[in-house]
Amino acid sequence: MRCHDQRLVPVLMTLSLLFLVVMPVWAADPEIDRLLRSPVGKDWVTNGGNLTNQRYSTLKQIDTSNVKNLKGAWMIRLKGSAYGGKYSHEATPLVKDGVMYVITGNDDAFAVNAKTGEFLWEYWSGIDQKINTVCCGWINRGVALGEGMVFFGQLDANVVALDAKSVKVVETATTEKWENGYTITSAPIYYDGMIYIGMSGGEFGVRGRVTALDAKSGQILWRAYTLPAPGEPGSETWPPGTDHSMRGGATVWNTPALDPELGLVYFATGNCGPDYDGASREGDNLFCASIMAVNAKTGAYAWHFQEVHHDIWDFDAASPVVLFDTVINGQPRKGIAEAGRTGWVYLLDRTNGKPLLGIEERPVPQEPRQKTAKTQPFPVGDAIVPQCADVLSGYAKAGCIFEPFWENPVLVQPSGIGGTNWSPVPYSPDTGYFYVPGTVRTSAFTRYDNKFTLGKRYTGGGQAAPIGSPQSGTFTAIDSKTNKIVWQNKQPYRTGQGGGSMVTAGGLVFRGASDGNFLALDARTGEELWRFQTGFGADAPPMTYEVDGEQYVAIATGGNQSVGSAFGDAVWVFSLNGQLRPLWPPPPPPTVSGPTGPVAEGVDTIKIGDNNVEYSYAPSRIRIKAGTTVTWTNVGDLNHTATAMEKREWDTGDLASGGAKAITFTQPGIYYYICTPHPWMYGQVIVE
Ligand SMILES: [Cu+2]
Repeated sequence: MRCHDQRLVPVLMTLSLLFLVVMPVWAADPEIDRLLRSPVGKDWVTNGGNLTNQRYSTLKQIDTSNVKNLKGAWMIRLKGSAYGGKYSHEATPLVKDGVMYVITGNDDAFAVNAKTGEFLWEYWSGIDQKINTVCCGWINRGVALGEGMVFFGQLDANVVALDAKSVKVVETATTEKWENGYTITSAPIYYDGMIYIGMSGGEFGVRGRVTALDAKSGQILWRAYTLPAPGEPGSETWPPGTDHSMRGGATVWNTPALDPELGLVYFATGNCGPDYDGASREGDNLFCASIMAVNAKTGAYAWHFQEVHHDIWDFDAASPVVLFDTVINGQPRKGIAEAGRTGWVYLLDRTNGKPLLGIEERPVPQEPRQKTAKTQPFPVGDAIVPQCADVLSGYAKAGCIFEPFWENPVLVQPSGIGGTNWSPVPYSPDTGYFYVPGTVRTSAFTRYDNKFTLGKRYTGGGQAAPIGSPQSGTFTAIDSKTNKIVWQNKQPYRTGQGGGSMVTAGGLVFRGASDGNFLALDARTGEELWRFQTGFGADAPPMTYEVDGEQYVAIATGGNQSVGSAFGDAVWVFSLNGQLRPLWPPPPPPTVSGPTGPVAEGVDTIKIGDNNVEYSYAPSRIRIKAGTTVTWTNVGDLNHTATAMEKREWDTGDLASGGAKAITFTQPGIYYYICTPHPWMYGQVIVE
């Protein structure tokens, strides 16, 4: 166990004569560090391509003229890993020196020959299937490479290092306890001997942070908390004399970026906790829903920009930050961008966190009981999704972005499941455009009382899309010089929560879709140039690489449970010399909210999480006679509920795996319900 800085001492002593020669290139892994600092070419060695998270590759063998000839070069199934409705595949494969590294939602990792798809090694995590503090699907967003190791976080909050050649576990670092609500879903970055990784768990009353570890020893070097302890800078934005901030969320769901010249690590933070209840946390609540910069060596605060003050809408900044260089009014500027769930892209100067183009504080509607912030930031430019909800019958109020609510449901668009969620935003230096995925979805928000208990959900309310309300998506090119829409493709399915993308010097944007299609678009115009049916929900971000002079494009297609796309365990790789043809289309995800499937007549027992579909009621719709007692039994792995929508007139309460609860329906009517922790699970009881 040694700390990063101490490592320099023996090196400097023994190599003192060589100091001036060695020092500028001395690093634990100079080759990886060089690749991380360079434009992406043959290899793709970190989740976002390189330290900028631009997901831009200089490869251009495949271009707008020949992409129509692209076919499958190889496809493999990851041996049933994470195959099922509990999991989502959100990881970008990495490739170095002809070897591909890919990880699944069960934290199982695989190395395969990137040219042939032949398995080289496999790591089965054996992770506890009863971990019940995962908020939104079993996910691992990717691995990092360095010093001959493969690094990743697990849902049990451990960080694991494998030997890249032999799969041997080199080290396991315990960063927290999942029992206390802490999990890891984000991909780490490696740079200069250190691992940087964000912690998830914003729905469980945790204190968000990015942790830096020594890559060789696994020793924790620092934790950069995203919430101030009482008395620390930022604590003045929480109620004085309380410790609310210590369980206020602001978790980090995605991969940081790093600027080696400025010596800063950048990341975005999630919602405030409790999510929907602002009553107990008067103030702006720093550093929830923010973009932050900290010193890469020490974790010391550098700057922040808060996208949403006093968040009560689950408006995480969940998509990875993107570093880019630009020229504004003739001046070269170092930029950073983040696409929020608000539907806006936030463009800042990454040296100081100040807006690049202007972000205006404007007055917003108020709800004194929620202690709403007086103003919110409105960026110059266009939003990528509509920002007002349509009026729907049965709802007293429909509002635009930042519309507050209390105990009666209020419709708001974008919702906390709208705009850009975890999906990354590629940036092309050729076009100067960001490619921004978006979800169009309205939620009915409600607030209720919620006491904090360690390791239990702590959200203080809920949001669910009204029964029958439409949901769709957008895929938008945003000009980095104006923050305005250049082109926009409407999508039939929600896009910001799946449908990852990347962009190349061949003038192509590659984009997965929840209906299983993998698409290539003209990066300048958005015109679709190619599509290929992969047979599984194509919701993970793609990447590209080169082996033996041939360019390949890869995407893992394993579906996404929160979008409702078809699950799977495949990795598809494409090239101009490929021979494989498309598969049959899988069932598409829903485009309307609510329970689906036939109405089961006279059935009074409902299984939750049955048949490998964790987030479901089976049957989801039943018809019974008044006076019937209905029993819900949880046969899945995770905790679920059956809770009357919005007003919670009836509720099974938390059902652990194996738990059951009976409820008697005496009055005729149509009763809709959801699972409180997973509000995209719907059920219906028709009582006659
Ligand atoms: Cu559930």
